[in-house]
Amino acid sequence: MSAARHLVVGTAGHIDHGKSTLVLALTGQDPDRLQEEKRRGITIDLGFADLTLDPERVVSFVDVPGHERFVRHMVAGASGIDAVLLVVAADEGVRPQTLEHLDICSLLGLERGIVALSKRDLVDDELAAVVTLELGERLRGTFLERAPIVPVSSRTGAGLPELRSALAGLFDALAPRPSEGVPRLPVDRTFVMRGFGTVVTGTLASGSLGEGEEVEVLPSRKRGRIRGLEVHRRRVGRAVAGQRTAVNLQGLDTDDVPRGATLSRPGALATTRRIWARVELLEGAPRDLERGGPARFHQGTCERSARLRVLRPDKVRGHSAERNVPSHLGGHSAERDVPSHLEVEIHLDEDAVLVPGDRFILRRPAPVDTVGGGVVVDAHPPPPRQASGAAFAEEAVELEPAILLRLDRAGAAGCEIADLAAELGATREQLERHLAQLERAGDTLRSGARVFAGVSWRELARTVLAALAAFHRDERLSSGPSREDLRSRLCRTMPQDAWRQLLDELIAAGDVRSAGDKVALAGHEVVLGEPEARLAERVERGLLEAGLEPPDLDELVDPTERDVARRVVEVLIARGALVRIRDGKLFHARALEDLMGRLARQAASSRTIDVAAFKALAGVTRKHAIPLLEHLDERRVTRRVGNLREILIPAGQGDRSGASD
Ligand SMILES: Nc1nc2c(ncn2[C@@H]2O[C@H](COP(=O)(O)OP(=O)(O)OP(=O)(O)O)[C@@H](O)[C@H]2O)c(=O)[nH]1
Ligand SMILES: [Mg+2]
Repeated sequence: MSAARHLVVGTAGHIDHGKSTLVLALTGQDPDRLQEEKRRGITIDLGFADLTLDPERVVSFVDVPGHERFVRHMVAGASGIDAVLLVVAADEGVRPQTLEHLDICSLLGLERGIVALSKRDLVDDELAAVVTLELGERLRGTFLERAPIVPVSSRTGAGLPELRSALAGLFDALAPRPSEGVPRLPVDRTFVMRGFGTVVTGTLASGSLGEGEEVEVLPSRKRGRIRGLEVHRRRVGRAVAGQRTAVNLQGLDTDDVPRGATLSRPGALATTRRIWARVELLEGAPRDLERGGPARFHQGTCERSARLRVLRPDKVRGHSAERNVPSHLGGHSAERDVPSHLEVEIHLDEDAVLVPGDRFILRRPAPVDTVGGGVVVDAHPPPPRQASGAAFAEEAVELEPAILLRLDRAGAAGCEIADLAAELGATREQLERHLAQLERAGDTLRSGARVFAGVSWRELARTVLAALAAFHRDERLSSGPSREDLRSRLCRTMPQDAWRQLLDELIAAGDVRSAGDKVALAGHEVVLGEPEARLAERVERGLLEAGLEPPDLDELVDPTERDVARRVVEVLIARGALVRIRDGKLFHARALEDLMGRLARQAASSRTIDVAAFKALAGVTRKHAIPLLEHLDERRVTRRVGNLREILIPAGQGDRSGASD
């Protein structure tokens, strides 16, 4: 793998202005490879060539067609480039596609470029000066305002050395793309190479791809493997962001990876059909666009039908002139087109791979024309019903605010870390790094594979305490709600694990107490009122006296007291005074303890007992004996062995407290 830095430079400019000839003159490689291109003498589809300036610097050219009918190919080609080489013929000057291509480059957020005044051999000095002046005028206020204008002739070779050094200058002006990140290769060409099979090419937009790695094609989610990689006809083990890359794929047909598809790592990126974006409409864009009129959406090499819906109607065109136009949106000259900035929701007809910060172009199906472009702010916005209050946070293009925004929206449901990464176009490592930092600051909180906004978590903790207090107030005789009841009342969307963690935190902090599946405020005690206490006493006494053949509760209390009695019984069970066995029968705890005492004494002579002996020992009928034995089995006082019971408690002991249920 060469250590050289690669810079992708795209040509741009009107038809016949000499783009392809210039690329050929610079590189010796003809970017027009199609028969039809050669026959008609025009470029139809993207062409590629490379120029090694020196061992450290390689320029990858993407040559685009100038014909107005092929602007969509130009957009696909311009999407992955680092800088533009705008070619303007000296004998014709600025023409419509010179401007349209310039607009597209601006809208794509390009910041650097070179202007070649081509066919210099065809004009005299005077005309060249006039055209140069006009050109300078047109470039004012655009990102090419300060770009060098280099007169060249592909025919005589004049100006080519100057152009080469201008290209070299771009390397100093542009920072290398970070090779960290999710691998993302927007496919611009697919073909079959004999003996190799499917090959796709593209400019690796982020991350890296390595030989032997598994890949996923989006949006189809088909999978395959990388058999081999080439960067400028040289085989490499790994291709990194910014390189023109050819990938030989195993397990995928050419139909599986058409132009517009994205190659990535399995599961690393999410797809979407609805996004929030900041859009800039060019002067002359049809007004119905803002009201949902159809448009073509171009991002990377992918193209979709789209409809726009303005999210904030107060920010429609006309207001933008006095507003500050952010430099990243091009900053067009005021005379030529007053850009209009809109916050919009865009609906696509098919899934696309989009992440915050992605630039796109909007074109009009008929008559075909570039009408605007923009930047993706949120590729997975909240559903329309919930969207009204959700912030259109422009800073969420950056990873950290984007994480916080999504967590904030998710509230008690939190977000799966893998989903968060895929939707934000970040690697797991990048995300983890940010999360670690956010967690330290208390901004986020993790529970298993999910993360929550610290604010939502703390808010929920407060809500739990308030809900418990309210519960105790309303249900005076209850020891507390069950964990699950509380969850379904307060935060149905919160996963079980996280809920358990939240309650555990509250218990650890000493705010909440739990017994069985019930929770209560730590200081909470059920206090029986005067009449309730008397009723409790009566029930307890009745059951104690009845021993192991207790009556039903209803027999112990008046019909008018039944409701209160039921709740009082729960309090007594919680206090350990009463025990309810599986068939619903209530016993006084002491009656059961007494029975266990008898069993322990019995164990001294024999460790087993049959039902008949047990009936005699307990002094109960068979009807009562069986549920009692089952209860004792459950509490591991006895164990069933065939028709017998083995007594598990130590002989002679009988006071194993049975009151803790
Ligand atoms: N005299 C002269 N002719 C040139 C020069 N550069 C290109 N040409 C001619 O101009 C015509 C168009 O050149 P291309 O390079 O195909 O133009 P293009 O911009 O690539 O055209 P499209 O890709 O179709 O937009 C060809 O006939 C070239 O031979 C030059 O420097 N001097
Ligand atoms: Mg051409």
